[in-house]
Amino acid sequence: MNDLTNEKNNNQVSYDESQIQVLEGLEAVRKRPGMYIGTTSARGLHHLVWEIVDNSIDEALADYCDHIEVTIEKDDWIRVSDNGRGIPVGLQEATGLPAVEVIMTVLHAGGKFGGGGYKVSGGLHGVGASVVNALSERTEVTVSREGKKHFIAFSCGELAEPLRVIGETDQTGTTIRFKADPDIFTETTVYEYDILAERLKELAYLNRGLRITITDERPDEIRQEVFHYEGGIRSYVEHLNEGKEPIHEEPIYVEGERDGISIEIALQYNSGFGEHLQSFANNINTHEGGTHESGFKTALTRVVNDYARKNKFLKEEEPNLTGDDVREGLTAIISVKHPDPQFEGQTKTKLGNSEVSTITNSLFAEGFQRFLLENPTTSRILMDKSLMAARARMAAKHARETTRRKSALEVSSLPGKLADCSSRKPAESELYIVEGDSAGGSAKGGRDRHFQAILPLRGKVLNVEKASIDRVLGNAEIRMMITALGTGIGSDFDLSKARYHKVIIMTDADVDGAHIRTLLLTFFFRFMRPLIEAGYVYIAQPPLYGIKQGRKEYYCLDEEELDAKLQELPQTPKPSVSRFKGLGEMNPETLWETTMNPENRVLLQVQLENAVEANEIFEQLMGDEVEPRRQFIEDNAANVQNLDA
Ligand code: 0RA
Repeated sequence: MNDLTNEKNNNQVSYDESQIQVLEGLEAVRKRPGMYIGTTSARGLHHLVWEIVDNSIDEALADYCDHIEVTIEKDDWIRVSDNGRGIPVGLQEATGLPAVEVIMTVLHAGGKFGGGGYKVSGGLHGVGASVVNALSERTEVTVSREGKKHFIAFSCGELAEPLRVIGETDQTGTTIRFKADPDIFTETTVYEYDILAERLKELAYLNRGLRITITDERPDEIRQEVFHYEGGIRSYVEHLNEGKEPIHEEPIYVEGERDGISIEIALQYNSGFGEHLQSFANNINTHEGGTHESGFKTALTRVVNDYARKNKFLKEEEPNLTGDDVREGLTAIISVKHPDPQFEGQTKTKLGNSEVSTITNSLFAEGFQRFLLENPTTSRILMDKSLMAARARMAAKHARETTRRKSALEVSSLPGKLADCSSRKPAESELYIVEGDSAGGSAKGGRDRHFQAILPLRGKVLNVEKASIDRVLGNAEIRMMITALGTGIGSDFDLSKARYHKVIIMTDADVDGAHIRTLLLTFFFRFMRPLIEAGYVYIAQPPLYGIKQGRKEYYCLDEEELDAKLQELPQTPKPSVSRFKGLGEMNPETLWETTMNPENRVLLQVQLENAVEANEIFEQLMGDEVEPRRQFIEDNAANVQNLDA
């Protein structure tokens, strides 16, 4: 009797516990959503989609799924369908509940079901479907499996309609529909097509053969794109080199597997001088690099040097080519899939697994060496490219040394055109980089000289994307910026030496201004990337229109704002509209009030956390093809938000 009671009690207790855990789990998510998805801003909202898509991708990685459909429905519901095995629906022994219910309601339950689970899984978004469920006002899951269609629904994470069979089917797969809870996502529950499309495209490139469809059902005219690349990351590299001039026909491709870790590398050189290396681990962009990147870089440098020596491209007395030399003009994608990836670094985007370095190094070296042996014509082109880079590097070093000697005599002089601020505290100091001397004049007249410095640039800024390093360093405007900022560039860059913690690009609100702004951003992106990463780079937004009505004056950023303001104002006295042709036309007081006064101004902070997008945009803008660049500048002349990830 005692035993029986005990047993009963035990069962009772453990059942209750698991129930309580479930409730506590998802309540915790609703109480502190930021802990689980980082933020409840637009970014957090989009994160919900990635949580769900990642599960389908995992199913594709395990080779059970080759098609994923993402749909933005009217009213911003999201629907994600895949043709994988379908989430298991059987009753789970421990809880007595259907597995799908547990997966949707228990934190971190995602991959632990179905015995062996997955070999490889996305690492960052691992919090799973239950978090999405918790943060959605309604979630519906349809599973096709074992001949039947099953349906279950939840409301704010809690079961609303228990699992039931709704029909028969000969297919398998999972469809998850959810509507983000506006009580949680108070900023917005509206999805941006481009954000979703961009990442889905990347995922399609990274998973060769996987077909991903995105459909936007919100507009009257439904929008749809299909991403499907039989070439995988080879196609990705070709895509990144669009608008550039590849110097050999096809991307070089190496793949291999060792100890359950698979590695894919595609690369193609172009005639430019930039280096575009992107690495991924389990489909996650490892912005901060890591062991896969270092293994690849070491192998690339070694193999090129070996080949160059053996084939007498390098003479005995000449020094080895450096890593930078062999990566000039390189576009490369590294993608590794690891059963247990360790993400490290400030933003958890650096692959830490030490064994990956050796494996990448030896697999890539082997494949690349074979390629060079089998393709002597391409090999010669690659050798010439690296040798040219080495020569330019030595010329640049020479140029730098001569300037250093000169500046040592001039006692670290700041550029003459810089109107510096009086403060010597970088944290409160701002540098305005403005276009042209007349705008510079207005800015100097209007500024608060205590903390605002002005550096006027003359004319067009050098397009660093198309210039060799010695030309970049020889350019007067660029040298002024480097000296004014005090940080140095490239591998010498030192953020702690920055003389200003706000670097504000202030250009005219027209197409030329947009172009100059892009050229400046390209320069920062290529040579002072940590400055952007630290959030020190901003874009000022001078108004394009002024309205005078009696004694009152209003300023509008763009035509849209102008129209809205004109609608709102009374008709008498008649408002008169003026269009500012440039910053130089604005009187200093107006420039201060609208664009420079911290109380009124709206600065856009440039963020490059999505370096892929930025790279693509820059490439599109700065590459050799004129048409996409013209188009982009027109599209975005008054809208740089696109550059902020
Ligand atoms: C757990 C186990 C199995 C599949 C899945 C989860 C699964 C989850 C999701 C989420 C979206 N799509 C999905 N597809 C599958 C394996 C079940 C089995 O062994 O058949």
